[in-house]
Amino acid sequence: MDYRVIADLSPDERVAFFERDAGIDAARGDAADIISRVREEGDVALRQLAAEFDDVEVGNLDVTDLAERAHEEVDDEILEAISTAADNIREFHEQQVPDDWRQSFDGRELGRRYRPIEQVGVYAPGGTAAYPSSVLMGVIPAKIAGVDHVAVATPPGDPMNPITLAAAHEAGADAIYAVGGAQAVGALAYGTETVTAVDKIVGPGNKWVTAAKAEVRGHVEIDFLAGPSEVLVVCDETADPALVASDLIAQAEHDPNSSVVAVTDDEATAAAIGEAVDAQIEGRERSDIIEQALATDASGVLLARSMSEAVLFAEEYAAEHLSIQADDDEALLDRIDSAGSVFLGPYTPVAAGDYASGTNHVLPTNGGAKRFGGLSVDAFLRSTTVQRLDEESLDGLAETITTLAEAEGLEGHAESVRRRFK
Ligand code: HSO
Ligand code: ZN
Repeated sequence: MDYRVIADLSPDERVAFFERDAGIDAARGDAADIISRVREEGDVALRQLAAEFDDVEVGNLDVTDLAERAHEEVDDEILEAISTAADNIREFHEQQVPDDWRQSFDGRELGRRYRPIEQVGVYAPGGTAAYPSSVLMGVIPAKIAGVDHVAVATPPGDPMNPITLAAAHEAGADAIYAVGGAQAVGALAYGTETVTAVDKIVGPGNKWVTAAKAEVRGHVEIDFLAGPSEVLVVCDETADPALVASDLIAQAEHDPNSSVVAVTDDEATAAAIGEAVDAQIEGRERSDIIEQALATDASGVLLARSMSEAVLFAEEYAAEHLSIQADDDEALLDRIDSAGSVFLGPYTPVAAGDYASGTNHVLPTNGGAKRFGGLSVDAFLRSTTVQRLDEESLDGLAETITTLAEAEGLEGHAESVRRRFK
């Protein structure tokens, strides 16, 4: 593939990189229809939709019982990998648990405490690629936060994907449902005869799943709207073009709408990455999807006039995954605030974070990294503030409170303070 020069991009071409459209808005109408069907007909709708969309006649919608057996039957090699990944994910996420605290500010004892959300649903994609790794990324932080009921919803199969079930078992899921797509989100949000309604739904999904999350937001909490995977590699002449190409291709194989970009200030490197991409695609099993993703307006190899221009592009792009393969990577990172997850150096492929290094792979896409971070233990906690004032500190504040209360015309508030000193 040929590289393009950033300075020569037309305004429309620039916008295509920064406003990556994963088709989520366009899917909202369909998602809303499906959710209504689930609300009206419950399990019956779930079975009909499974036949329609997944081509599966579902037996039990609740497949929790199958997980333990799947765990015993899956190859040792895979179990070992699931357990290593799970250990590393646990280790990293345990660091995120906040402590409750109280502190005295001149007689005002103030504090914060954290409690887990009670019921959570984790969506794990099936379809063209099943994602047991996403089960680990959703269930493990929820369990570390102390969530009592963590349900996994994943598309039905005949049979169910045993690796997804084994991962759910390893992660400690409390319930597993054979329900996929927008209907899974509808069922988790509103409940059916079989599916228990939850307080919060997390996890990645295709555009219908994501559109459904947008529809139920407000009735339940959601993590955020995550679109197809994306990666931005910022690299200089020290980068190995073949490695950069392999990182682009890896994320491109997720979805025809994935966005993958390399940006460099070195012309030879830009040309070499383009050639390496072309050379590597042929050998890939999912070359069809990869080619489609590379052909979107939000993908490509870009040549910047300087690393400063590359950094500005990266900041504006706010990538889900930012890989920096350059001599002074830390200095470049210092200048970039917006990225979901950052990968530094030649031995840190994005795939490491996708599976097993320990960080979470449920991350903001489509520029969301300008506004929020990826999935973490905090997502499963709610905080409460706590306070106790002593007589002296209330006395010291009384004037301030009553003045503001009266300024707002809320005399009863003022009185509730004065009364304490009568
Ligand atoms: N790159 C995806 C996560 C994933 N990769 C799952 C492989 N399996 C979104 O961060
Ligand atoms: Zn991935």
